[in-house]
Amino acid sequence: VTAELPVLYSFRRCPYAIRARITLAHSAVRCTLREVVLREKPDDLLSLSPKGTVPVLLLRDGRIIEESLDIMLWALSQFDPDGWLEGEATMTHALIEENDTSFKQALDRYKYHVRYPENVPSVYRDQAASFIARLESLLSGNRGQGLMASRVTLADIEIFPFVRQFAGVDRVWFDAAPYPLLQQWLRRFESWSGFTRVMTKYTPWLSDEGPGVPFP
Ligand SMILES: N[C@@H](CCC(=O)N[C@@H](CS)C(=O)NCC(=O)O)C(=O)O
Repeated sequence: VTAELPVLYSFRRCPYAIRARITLAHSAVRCTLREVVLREKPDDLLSLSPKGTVPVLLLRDGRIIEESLDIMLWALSQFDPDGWLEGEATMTHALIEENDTSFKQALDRYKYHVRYPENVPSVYRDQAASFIARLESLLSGNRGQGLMASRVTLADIEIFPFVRQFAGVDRVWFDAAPYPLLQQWLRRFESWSGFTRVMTKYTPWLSDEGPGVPFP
């Protein structure tokens, strides 16, 4: 049975894999999940997708989706029960683009500041915080409910795993920073079952270990 399902190569803590898993589960797409150990990527994954990042989704017709955003869009094209795709696409795309490029880069330097000793961590935090301030102001236009509308849409799901990482570097600092709407927004997502149900511990998959585990 599992061989007939799409196969998702994933890594539990990866923010890109998290947003893909949330969306697949939300769209009620059943898959076989293979938890990848990034230091020991299975040959099966590398032969499907030589760039070697997760998530990767292998569809039953043999198509391979190698970008988390494309996995999300594919899942929502199957079933979009809460209209996450509805709304202003151009602005959503620009915001997602900024999240995935400049914000992600500043976030990595802040989170892994030991590897970037040219500056003290607060320099990287300040670089990342300009995007954070922008998210706060977007939320304030929508009564705190969502970035692009007064409800959750694609942009929120796409971006919150990265804000979670940013907050996690120094939670005391984040919780005291002047972003009250973003703090509430993050807390709502952190306790949301749509998130917690995709964060269970997954046993690493090794090529000879059978098909993987059913997801969700
Ligand atoms: N643009 C890709 C980025 C995915 C990505 O960078 N994933 C990280 C894990 S969070 C990864 O697989 N890195 C490869 C490695 O660490 O070897 C996407 O959106 O799917």
